[in-house]
Amino acid sequence: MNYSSFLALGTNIEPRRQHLYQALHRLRVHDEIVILKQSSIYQTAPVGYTNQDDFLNMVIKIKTTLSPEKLLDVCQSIEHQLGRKREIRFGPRTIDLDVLLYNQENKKTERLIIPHPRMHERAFVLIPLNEIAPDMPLPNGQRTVSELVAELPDSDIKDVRRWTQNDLANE
Ligand code: PH2
Ligand code: MG
Ligand code: MG
Repeated sequence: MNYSSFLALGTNIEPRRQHLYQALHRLRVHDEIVILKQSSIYQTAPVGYTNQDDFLNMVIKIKTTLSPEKLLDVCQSIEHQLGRKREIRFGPRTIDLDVLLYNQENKKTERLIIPHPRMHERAFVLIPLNEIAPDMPLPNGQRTVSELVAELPDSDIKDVRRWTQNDLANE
């Protein structure tokens, strides 16, 4: 398993926690993917298209032998298996699996841009990522994850809060 990558998971259609766990399970049983680290789950206010329910988001670190394109294929096939329908851009989804980073590379093809082009400004990505890789520099710009988090506006930070056992009991 020579390559390391970070993936972002997001869902805002119930049962949200189950969608996350099913996606994690499918990644875990894949022959060419090992999950190395996983963040907590966060409850986050919707960004971009705001007229939709809150998301659960998390970030994981994996190692893999898959190329970035093959990894994207796996992510899209899991999205499809979990009933993802592509309707509104940035709109509600059962599961969204985004390739954030791949082996500290910069890469741009028709299907894939790495690092993920909006990750640097998204609190719902940076805050979970900061939990598992605070000192990692991002390939373009070389600023670390914790530096980027420090630059987030307070209004964005307050929209991202750690999902707790209490939330679980109230589901
Ligand atoms: N994903 C989007 C658009 N907006 N907002 C939150 N809070 N979490 C997401 O995962 C998310 C979003 C497009 O992928
Ligand atoms: Mg996506
Ligand atoms: Mg996304």
